[in-house]
Amino acid sequence: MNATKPIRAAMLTPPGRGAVATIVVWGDDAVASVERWFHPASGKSLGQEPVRRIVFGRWGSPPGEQVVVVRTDDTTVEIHGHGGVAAPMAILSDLRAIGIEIVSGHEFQATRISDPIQRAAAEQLAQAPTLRTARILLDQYHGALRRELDEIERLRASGDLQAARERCERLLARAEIGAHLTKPWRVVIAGPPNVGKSSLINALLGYERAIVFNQPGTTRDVVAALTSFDGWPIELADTAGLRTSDDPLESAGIALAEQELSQADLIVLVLDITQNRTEADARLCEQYPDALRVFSKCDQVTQQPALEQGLATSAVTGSGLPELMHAIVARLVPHPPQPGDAVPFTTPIVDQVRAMHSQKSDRGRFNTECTENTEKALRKTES
Ligand SMILES: Nc1nc2c(ncn2[C@@H]2O[C@H](COP(=O)(O)OP(=O)(O)OP(=O)(O)O)[C@@H](O)[C@H]2O)c(=O)[nH]1
Ligand SMILES: [Mg+2]
Repeated sequence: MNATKPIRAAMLTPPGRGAVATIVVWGDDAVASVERWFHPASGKSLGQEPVRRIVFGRWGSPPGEQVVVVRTDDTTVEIHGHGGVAAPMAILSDLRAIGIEIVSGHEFQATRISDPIQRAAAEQLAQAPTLRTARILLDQYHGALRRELDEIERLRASGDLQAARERCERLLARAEIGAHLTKPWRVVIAGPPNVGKSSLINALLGYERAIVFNQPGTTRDVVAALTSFDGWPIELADTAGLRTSDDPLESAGIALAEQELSQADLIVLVLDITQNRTEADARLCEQYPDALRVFSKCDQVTQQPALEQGLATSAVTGSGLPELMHAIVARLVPHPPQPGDAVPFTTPIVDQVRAMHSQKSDRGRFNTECTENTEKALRKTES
């Protein structure tokens, strides 16, 4: 008698909010096991349906949760149900109750995809926050990065180290993009008190996230919100106005703001066009020379500032906001990858490309080490 493989189930969609959650069940008796809970509307057994036929039905005793189920091969079934936390957890708990082992999505991918780079791309793809980042990860899933790394290996093996180094450089130039395909860029809005930082963040987000008030010192905590500009995921953070203050609460807010600024991918420094420039403004500009400089409240003046001084914006009329979004993107992603370009999207891969670039690694070392490190990093993310 043949030994049957244990039946396992895993959630493929990331935890948290989402319209649809996907659970996969695989193993020799996967179809029969799913049928213990799944009642197809057609009344026809799942095993009789052709592979890849989408079957609508209910899960569990009446009235039952509405789900669609697909048999993707003879031993694998996907269950697509309502997203969120409670609904998929209930299905997993029902599966566990009939002896199915619940494992991570990574374990399922490991049974299907042998290349760790492709596997990492599949896993990040499930977490891609925008279509643009999903497209880039899909290119890596389809082998863009693997082909590039193989080509670098080939060049190194043939002794053409210069060409290999140039290709490494091209990859490393995209490392920042690769690091922000699932993790947003952090853009911090800073400036003196009452210049309109909170108004600006609300206008950029399109909703009232931060409190706006006509007195300086309104914002104390760091207020952050997720958005995307031109398909790039961005976390915008509003901060307390920067000034010397005797108020301990405000000073604590300013200390938090400074900490936030030290970790920002980009600082947007806001100055009020209706006010005369002060020494404090000049000090801020000196302190953050790389910041993107923006003038606020430009609806209040007739003469707009020269472009080289800063971008003219108004949170009230919305003027200058598209230009500001464009400027933020241009600073964060000056050279966006083209379709099909290789993008190194995990830290271990970037580290290995760096090592190859500095020619510290020996020939042939890349593939094994990269594989091991990628596996290690993935295990770390999971735990
Ligand atoms: N006319 C005009 N008023 C603005 C604009 N932006 C902000 N304001 C006003 O400026 C005042 C301060 O705005 P906030 O957005 O709270 O300023 P802030 O920089 O966040 O202030 P703090 O949190 O105290 O540092 C409010 O009265 C806003 O209505 C603008 O573009 N045009
Ligand atoms: Mg504020």
